[in-house]
Parts: sequence; C-alpha cells; structure tokens
Amino acid sequence: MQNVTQKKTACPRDCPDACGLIVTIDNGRVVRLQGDPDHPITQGFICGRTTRYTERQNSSERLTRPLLRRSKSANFEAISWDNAFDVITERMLRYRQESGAESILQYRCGGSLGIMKHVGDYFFERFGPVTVKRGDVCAGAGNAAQQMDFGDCDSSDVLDFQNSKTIFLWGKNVFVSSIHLIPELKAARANGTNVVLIDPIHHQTTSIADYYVQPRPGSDSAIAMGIARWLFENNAVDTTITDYCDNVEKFRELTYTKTVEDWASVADLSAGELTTLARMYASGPTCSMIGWGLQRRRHGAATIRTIDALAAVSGNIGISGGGSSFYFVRRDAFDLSFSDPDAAPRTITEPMLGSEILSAIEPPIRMAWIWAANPVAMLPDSVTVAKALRTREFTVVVDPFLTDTARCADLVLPTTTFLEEDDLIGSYGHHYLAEVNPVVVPPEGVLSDHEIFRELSRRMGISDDFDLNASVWKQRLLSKLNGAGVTMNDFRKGSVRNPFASNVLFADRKFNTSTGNINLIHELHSDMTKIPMERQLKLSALSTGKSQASQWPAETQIGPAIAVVHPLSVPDFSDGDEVTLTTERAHIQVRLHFDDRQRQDVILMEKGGWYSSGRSANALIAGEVTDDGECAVYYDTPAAVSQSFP
Ligand SMILES: Nc1nc2c(c(=O)[nH]1)N[C@H]1C(S)=C(S)[C@@H](COP(=O)(O)OP(=O)(O)OC[C@H]3O[C@@H](n4cnc5c(=O)[nH]c(N)nc54)[C@H](O)[C@@H]3O)O[C@H]1N2
Ligand SMILES: Nc1nc2c(c(=O)[nH]1)N[C@H]1C(S)=C(S)[C@@H](COP(=O)(O)OP(=O)(O)OC[C@H]3O[C@@H](n4cnc5c(=O)[nH]c(N)nc54)[C@H](O)[C@@H]3O)O[C@H]1N2
Ligand SMILES: [Mo]
Repeated sequence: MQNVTQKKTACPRDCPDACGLIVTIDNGRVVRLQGDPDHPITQGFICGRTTRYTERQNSSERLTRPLLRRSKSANFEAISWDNAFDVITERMLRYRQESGAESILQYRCGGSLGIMKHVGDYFFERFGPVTVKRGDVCAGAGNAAQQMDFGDCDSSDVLDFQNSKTIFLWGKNVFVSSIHLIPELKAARANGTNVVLIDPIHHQTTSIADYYVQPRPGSDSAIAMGIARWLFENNAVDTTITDYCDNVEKFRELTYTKTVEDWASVADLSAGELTTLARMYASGPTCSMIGWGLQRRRHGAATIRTIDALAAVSGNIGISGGGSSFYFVRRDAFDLSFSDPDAAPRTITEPMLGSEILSAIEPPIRMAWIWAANPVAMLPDSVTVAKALRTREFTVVVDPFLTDTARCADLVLPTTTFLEEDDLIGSYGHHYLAEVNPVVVPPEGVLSDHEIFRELSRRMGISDDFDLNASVWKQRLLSKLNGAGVTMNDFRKGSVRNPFASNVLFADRKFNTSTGNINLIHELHSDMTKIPMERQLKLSALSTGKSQASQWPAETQIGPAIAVVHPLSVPDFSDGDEVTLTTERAHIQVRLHFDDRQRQDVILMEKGGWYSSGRSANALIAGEVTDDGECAVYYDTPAAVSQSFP
C-alpha cells in the first residue's frame, strides 16, 4: 500500500468544466481519477470520459518513439529523438531560407486548453512568424456575435443564475458538455426557478427542463424575434433601453415584420408554444445560457445576436439573474503579452484548412506542424484535409496516439498526456483557474510539447526566450494575476477565482462597442425568416458522453457508425439496417438506429468518428464558414439514406 499516492491536478481537455482532479497513483501508474471535492464547480464528481481516462493513459497504443516515413510510399520507422530533431531543424531552416517562414503552417486545436500551449505558438512566431489558422470551428460565430453586440464575449458568474426566475437553455446538452451545471440547475429549480430547453434534438437535458420545445434546426432567431415581438406588444420591454442600446427602433421594426404566430411557424412551433416561451421569458430575471451547437450553422452569428438583442430589450443585461451567456473568457487572466496574435504573415481559414493549404501559393505551404489537434477527423471535409497533409513536403504531427492525422504525417512525435503536463488553465464555462500538474512521469521516449520546442529553439538559435522550464514560464504567465494579489501559492492550495471576472457582467451598462452601447441586430438574412420549401434530412454529428471528440478507444471504431433517425424519415428501412449515407461530398456506411423522439429533418451521428475506419461524419461535410467569425458550418449538410452499395 505504501506506493499508493494521491495527487491533485486539473483537467485541460476541451470542455467548459475545467475540473479539479484527484489522481491515485500506484507504483507510478495512474489507477484512478476522481473529482476534487474542494473545487467549487467540480464538487467531487467528474464525467465518464475522464473517469475512464486511465485506459487512455495506460494504453498499449500510446506512441513512445518518433516515427519517420522516409518517402511518401514508405512505412513509418522508429527513429531517435536526436535524429528527429536533426531532420526537423534542417527542414525548417531550409524552407524558411528558400521560401520564407510563411511556407510553414502550424495548427493546433482543442487537444489541451493549457495556457502553456501559447508558448508553443510563440516559438513559431519567433522562428517565423509562420502561417497560422484564422477563425474558430468551435465558437467563432458566437464570439464574433457578442463582440459585435457588447464589445466583449464573457459571462456573469455561473452561480449567479441561482438568482434567475427563468433559465433559457438555448441548445445545450448539459448531460454531455457541462455536467457540473446539472446540480446547479437542479438547485435553482428546487428554489422555484423554471428551466426552459430549446433544442431541435431530443436528449437527456429534457429530463431537467420544466418546459421543452423542439424547433426546426437553425430557427432560434425566429424564436427570439417572436418572443421580442410579444414583449413589445405587451409592454414588457425595459423602458430605459434607449439609454444603453443602439438601433432599438430598427430592431423593433424587424420583430414586427411577422406576427408572433408567423415567427412560430418559421421555427415550426405553435403560436401557443411561442407565447408560453414569451410569458416565461417575461416572468422575471431571465438568463439565456446559449449552447455552442446553434452557432455552428450558416447564420450562427446572427442567431446569437438575436438572442443577445432579446436579452437586452427585456432588460436582462447587467442584472443579477439575467445575462446572455455564451462563453467565459478563459485566457484573459494570464499574461500572454509576450506574443503578438497578429504577427502571422498569412492565415488559413480553419474550416477550410484542407482546400486552403492546397491552394496556397507564393509561397506554397511546404511544411505543416499539427499539434493538439486531429483535423482529419474533426475539421470539415476530412478527405481534402487528409490529402493536403499527405501532399506537403514535410508534415509533422505531435500526438500521444497514431490518429487519423498522424497517419498522414512524414514524422510523428510522441507526446505527453495531460497527466504528465505542467500547465495552467482557465475555463470557458466558469470563472475558476487552476494549475495542471504532472502527476506521473511520461513513458520513456515521450516528450512534452514544451520540451520539443525548447530543444528546437536551442538548435535554431532562439533559445534566449525558450530555454526555460515550464515552471519559469508559468511564473511569467501569472504576472498579471500577481498584480491582483494572486500567486502560485494560491494555485498550489487549490483553484483560484479569476479576480478580474465580475459577478454580474455589464452591471454598469457600459459596453466596449464604438458607441459604448449595445449594438442591437436589425437585419436578418432572408433564409432566417422563411419556412424552408422542402423537408430535408440534415446531418448533425454531436458531442457524446463516451468520448472527447475523436479520442475514442480503438475498439469502438470497428464496423459502421450509428446514425439515429426518426423511423418516418426513412420509411423504406428498418431499425438496425446497414445503409449508405450520402451527401454532396461523399458517402459512408452507417447502421440506422430509430428514435421516434427526434424530428424528421435530422440524422444524428456521434462526433469524432475515425476517418481511417470509415466512420467520420466530417468526410460528408463541406468546408464552409458561418456568416461571421469563421466558425464551421457543421450541422447544415443535407443527407440522404439509400440501400447499401453491394
Ligand atoms: N463528452 C464530451 N464533452 C465535450 C465534448 C466532447 O466531444 N465530448 N466536446 C467539448 C467541446 S469541443 C465543446 S466546444 C463543448 C461544447 O460542446 P457542444 O457539444 O457543442 O455543446 P452544447 O452547447 O451542448 O451544444 C450542442 C447542442 O446544440 C444543439 N443544437 C444543434 N443545433 C441547434 C440549433 O439549431 N438550435 C438549438 N437551439 N440547438 C441546437 C444540439 O442538439 C446539442 O444539444 O463541450 C465539450 N465537452
Ligand atoms: N462533425 C463535427 N465536427 C466537429 C464538431 C462537431 O460538433 N461536429 N465539434 C468541433 C469542435 S467544437 C471542436 S473544439 C473540434 C475539436 O477538434 P480537435 O481538438 O482536433 O479534437 P480531438 O479529437 O480532441 O483532437 C485533439 C488531439 O490532441 C491530442 N492531444 C491531447 N493533448 C495533447 C497535448 O498536450 N499535445 C499534443 N501535441 N497533442 C495532444 C489528442 O490525443 C487528440 O488526438 O472539433 C470540431 N469538429
Ligand atoms: Mo469545441
């Protein structure tokens, strides 16, 4: 027993909850992950995918040697780190000299939200600057929308919604993506707060909603406009709104372009349902908790703007229990001033990564460095992303596992998991910051991203900034917090409430916009105001409790992926049939699973299926950007089901 210890750390995986963890280690091996009871949000429990992280941590599939492909047709062969660093250094210096540093692309996504990853970005900035991504497939549209409306994209304290009379969950599956909201929502309900869920997909969050509507996908703006019109008609708008909102009259006119009943029809709701929503909205402080799903649609930014505008005209911005909450600023407490986010000489739009790599000229992208990301599985148009990465002169992928993306590389570098990392995190679902500690040593042959950049910086003559270990960098990252009286010692004692975050956002009703007022949306694209001519099945591949994005155990990726549909959507087929799912882009084999609680215009898959197993929904989706913010349009692809090809 004396070799069993427990250590504290925090989870930097891409998730709003950013949990505090207690890890049990037996003889240097991680045997258990539990929630930290002292973390105010984690409250001692964690999700299934992180409880099961021991399997990933101790997996025999983990990479422990750099793997090099000597020619495009060759197989990978294991090489030493020294050899790998030599090859990388020679290539990077040569491409920079021959074609300029913009011929190198670095790309990372949500493998880890650790703040130390910005030091890696800075390595490429110092070396180059090189080409980087632009836009954000995760939250780009919503962020852009709130920047336009409020000049900031942040939230009141998550616990403030205990002061709400009504909580509107606009497309949010808290049982998958924010499980620590569940006890808070239950507590609020026990206190008399009503929880409303608006979601075209039927899921477990219906079980804790007092009122649920299942509108047409992508129609939330019509709901917001209908509620707003009802509020104007019933004198339920804030009488002081012109003091702090611009475009009030134009917004009001926009809501009056349709009756409440007609707005309801656009959303495929009854007038009664929309009126019930409006009455609940008007019943007291109402907090809009906006999920991330609804902005990953063609008009995603405008959709969030209508929800913001509704919150504004009803007087819910800047009050306790109100708010229009989409995101929590997770990085701002840390000092990232060493790097210049606009330094890159060229940017590639994230949702179009594959096609833009292929079409880049003067100079072409000769080399790609992909880390903390699996873009072949996770970005739209997997086929083109894979082709683009396979055809570069030199593609490096850094990952603990041989992912779909790593399979396209010339050189794969094995890296640490978060249980071996030294880092800091913020959260995009609450205001607590935490330290990520290496609770075990990595397997022999595995280096962290930071150690990789550190060694490269030595070889490339830019070690002045980089030849510092992670703890020195962490001290640097804390300098802003130090100014507010928060030190590393506070992190060592437990999580830290971001001292810069307010309990009630915009309490002074001053906004960071050009006029200092809220900028109400006052125009909508015609697609957002009409009833679609035909009913089409649209493909949505959504987060699942079983996995973090594409980080599935290999044994789950065998056989056809499951596609969930309403039986009447596919009358010629039976539950369990293996069929072909076709979109304009591609087709894959799937097994149908019937669910009569779903709408007849959606077909659902689990997010993150592997391309190499023929299970990637993203192979079926085209690269396209949202109206603003360059988010990916993930859930608007028409799809058809047909007999399996023989
Ligand atoms: N277990 C697990 N947890 C995860 C992840 C994971 O892969 N697995 N992913 C993480 C990531 S990357 C993120 S960004 C976060 C958030 O990850 P998301 O999965 O984006 O979280 P949600 O905010 O629940 O948004 C999804 C919800 O949006 C709904 N939705 C889709 N379209 C519409 C629409 O048109 N209108 C409305 N009203 N609703 C719509 C879907 O039905 C679903 O309930 O979660 C993280 N947490
Ligand atoms: N169809 C569809 N596609 C989607 C979505 C959807 O809802 N539907 N959701 C989108 C969203 S919201 C997001 S955020 C993206 C997520 O897209 P990604 O972030 O690309 O998703 P992951 O599959 O988690 O890939 C992260 C990889 O990083 C590796 N990794 C983990 N830690 C580290 C580390 O410290 N260093 C390095 N070098 N690697 C590490 C992991 O092993 C994993 O292979 O996917 C998007 N794709
Ligand atoms: Mo995300």
